[in-house]
Amino acid sequence: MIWRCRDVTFDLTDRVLVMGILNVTPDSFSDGGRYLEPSAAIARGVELLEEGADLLDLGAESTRPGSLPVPAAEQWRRLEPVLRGLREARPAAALSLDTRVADVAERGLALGAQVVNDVSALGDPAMASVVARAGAGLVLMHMRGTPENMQQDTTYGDVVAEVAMFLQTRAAAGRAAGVAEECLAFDPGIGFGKSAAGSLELLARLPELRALGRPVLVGASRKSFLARLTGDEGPPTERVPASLAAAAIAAYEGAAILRVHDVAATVRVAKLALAARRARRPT
Ligand code: HH2
Repeated sequence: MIWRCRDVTFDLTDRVLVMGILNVTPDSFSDGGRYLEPSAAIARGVELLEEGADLLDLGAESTRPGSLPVPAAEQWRRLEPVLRGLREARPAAALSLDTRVADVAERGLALGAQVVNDVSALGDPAMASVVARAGAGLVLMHMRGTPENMQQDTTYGDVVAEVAMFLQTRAAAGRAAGVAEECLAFDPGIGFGKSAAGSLELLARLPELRALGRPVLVGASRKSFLARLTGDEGPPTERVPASLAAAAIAAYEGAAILRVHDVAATVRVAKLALAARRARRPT
């Protein structure tokens, strides 16, 4: 399966990509405040690439539960120097923009980013045409409500069926606005309006989402549902072992892209999971 992202085309038939998280924010739940200085963010981006990240996901807005939107001008103020710096330091690196705002996406694409990672799945009516014009990759993620209110109601009849239906509807809207099929990727939105059981079920039933025919991205890294299942009560770094297990399950069950904080370890996990996937008897 091909994922086309402007000048970069990933063949994901037999490959798992590791997407390194780089949050240029004061308040992200795990790395908030660490990379707000452009020089620190650029150095972290280079480090993630050296650890083996296939692409970097740059975010300037936390979307943790309860968070409020960050205005476009502020997002761009945070992102621009980091994008420019990374382009200069690592011209060949594939870069993704984690934003729900079409204006921010358009500016980032103009500086050469390859992917728009939209956790609102085209909530901004201008987003699809911005992505289509650039021929960029587009990650459509399922979220119920907004980050501010998404954990208020986490009950579903069939969480996988509801997520699949939502993703297909948003993909159709993207296609109608000119986004090429080969540019689309799907994400169940682990922790975005989900209970711990719901997030776990989405992981365990990933083949049903893979069957939709587009690469599936999974972002479970250091999220609180892991702590609810393991009993870890400390800071998000305590969730690293559980994150690696979640990455292994996701990759084994067919995820094509793993969005993670801990790149070096996940690269190894992905290799093993992919080898196990290959060794499986066809069902
Ligand atoms: N999770 C977060 C942010 N962006 N994008 C996709 N496609 N999938 C995800 O699961 C996802 C995402 C939240 O994690 P993080 O960026 O570490 O934290 P914060 O939102 O607090 O910045």
